Amino acid sequence: TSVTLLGLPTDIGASRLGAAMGPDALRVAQLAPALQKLGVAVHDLGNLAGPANPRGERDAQGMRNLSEGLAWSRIAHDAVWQALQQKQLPILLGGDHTLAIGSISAVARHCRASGKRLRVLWLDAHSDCNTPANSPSGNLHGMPVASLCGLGPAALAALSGSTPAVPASAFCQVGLRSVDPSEKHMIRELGLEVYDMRAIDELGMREVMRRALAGLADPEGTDIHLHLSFDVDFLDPDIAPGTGTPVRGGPNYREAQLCMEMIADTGRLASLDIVELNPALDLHNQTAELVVDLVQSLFGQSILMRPGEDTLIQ
Ligand code: DIR
Ligand code: MN
Ligand code: MN
Ligand code: MN
Repeated sequence: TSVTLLGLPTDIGASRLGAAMGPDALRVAQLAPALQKLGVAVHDLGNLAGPANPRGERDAQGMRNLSEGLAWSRIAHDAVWQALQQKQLPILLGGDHTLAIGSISAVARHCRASGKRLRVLWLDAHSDCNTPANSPSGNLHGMPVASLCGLGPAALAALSGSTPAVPASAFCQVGLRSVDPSEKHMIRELGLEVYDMRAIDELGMREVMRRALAGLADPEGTDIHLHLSFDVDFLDPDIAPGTGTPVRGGPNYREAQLCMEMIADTGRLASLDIVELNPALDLHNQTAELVVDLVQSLFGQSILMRPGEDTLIQ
């Protein structure tokens, strides 16, 4: 595997400042060496430049910082598209979750061009399917799923070159525990596949992930491109306090590890967003260090040797 790290330092889509420092916190936590230890080749393109956060008010359509959100989404789109063209596995280091509009638009474009089927796994405390009209905050980081499904401003929805960028049926969301009333309707309307925290309580993380990843590891699944959009607030705030909108009652350390290990086992992970890490709210960079640990599991680190593994890594 060969990955490209893309730093996208922005917090234009969030209420709280600080997610713009996410890429550097992940570098401080040694993301690149952690991957290299596992035999992954790493190209770090550094932090890409984009507009500052004007901390704007809601516009007539109901959005804050739309023009900056669009600019950052384009930057994310272009960088992810280029990495995929070069047969790299792009890892977008956010930045807030608005950026997923750009990265997933590029992945959708790539899948169309290469005849692949797209599956988007969305790990998040939130559903992020608000539209400008019904969003309680006007924050773009609460709107990427709606946007990718063709709702909201055309400029954002059309980034992939085709609207909707992704059919709602391609998404699977895991870990939800803060869903706005408008989003509850939207989840039903779009028919989103969702495993909320109650599902994890009742079924366990293993069964939830078995369902979420169904078919991916099959021989008929070789044409599937799995994109993981990992919002750090998916994790329980007790283990991951460094994020802008923490919600109690999330997956614990073992559940998060199992989740990553099961994704790794499919062998289909082809692109990744790591978003909403806010080092200004963290304690000694522990959230970034936890994320690096989890990313190692995502790229094959396991407690014992894996089936078919013949040389010991690390
Ligand atoms: C809320 C919060 N649903 C909103 N969303 C967050 O503002 O739309 N997403 N925090 O990550
Ligand atoms: Mn979230
Ligand atoms: Mn999110
Ligand atoms: Mn480790």
